[in-house]
Amino acid sequence: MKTIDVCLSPELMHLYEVRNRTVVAVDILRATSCMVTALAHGAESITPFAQMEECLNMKTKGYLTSGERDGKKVDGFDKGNSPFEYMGDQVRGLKIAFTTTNGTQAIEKSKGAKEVIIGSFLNLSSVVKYLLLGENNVLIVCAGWKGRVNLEDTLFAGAVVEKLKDYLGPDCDAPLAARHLYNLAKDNMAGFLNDSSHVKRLNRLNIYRDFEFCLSVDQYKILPRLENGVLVA
Ligand code: 3SL
Repeated sequence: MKTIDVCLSPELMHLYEVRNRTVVAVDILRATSCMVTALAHGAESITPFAQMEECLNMKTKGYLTSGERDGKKVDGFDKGNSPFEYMGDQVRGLKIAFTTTNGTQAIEKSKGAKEVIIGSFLNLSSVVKYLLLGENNVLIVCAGWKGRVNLEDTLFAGAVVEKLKDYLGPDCDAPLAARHLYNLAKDNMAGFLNDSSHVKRLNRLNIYRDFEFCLSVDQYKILPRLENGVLVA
């Protein structure tokens, strides 16, 4: 039986051997939700960067630059980190350079994996189907917040573990914990997350609608994957 594990923070990545695994990088609020949205709306590619300067430099190469630190759009960047900035014709056919506080850091730390795909509630079923049919053991890497664990990424991990429980065995206790949490929360995820640290942070920035959208399941069918450091649908 294939296995599934959950890395609750990128700071714990050193504990996992990823060379032979499929890694699912996830930052529900909001980086990976934005990436899925942008690629679903026709963006040609997204190049993730850990460093802001490197990302901003891509402007000179014709890229749209997207950047956020502590939830706020960074000066000089074309776009911030709201999924609503990546809909309709706003990004169609464009190459995007993207840097965020946690999401792109988690992707950076996952680069040694056999393959890296991007997960969010917006493309949950596509992720589940792909992992089910794939040959590799799985590691879900939660972006968390500055090295700390967060609830929303853990809930997503739990949703995946729950849906694959008859096919992929847990590698340790983190997938079990995530699954139990998800089962507690699944009937009212927004309510369950109301007191969570990042929801409070987003509320202070007046972006509640991003939160609601990022929790909506299966808006899109795409599955972004990292190819030579670039995310494509
Ligand atoms: O940390 C990240 O990658 C962001 O998604 C955080 S925020 O939602 O833009 O604050």
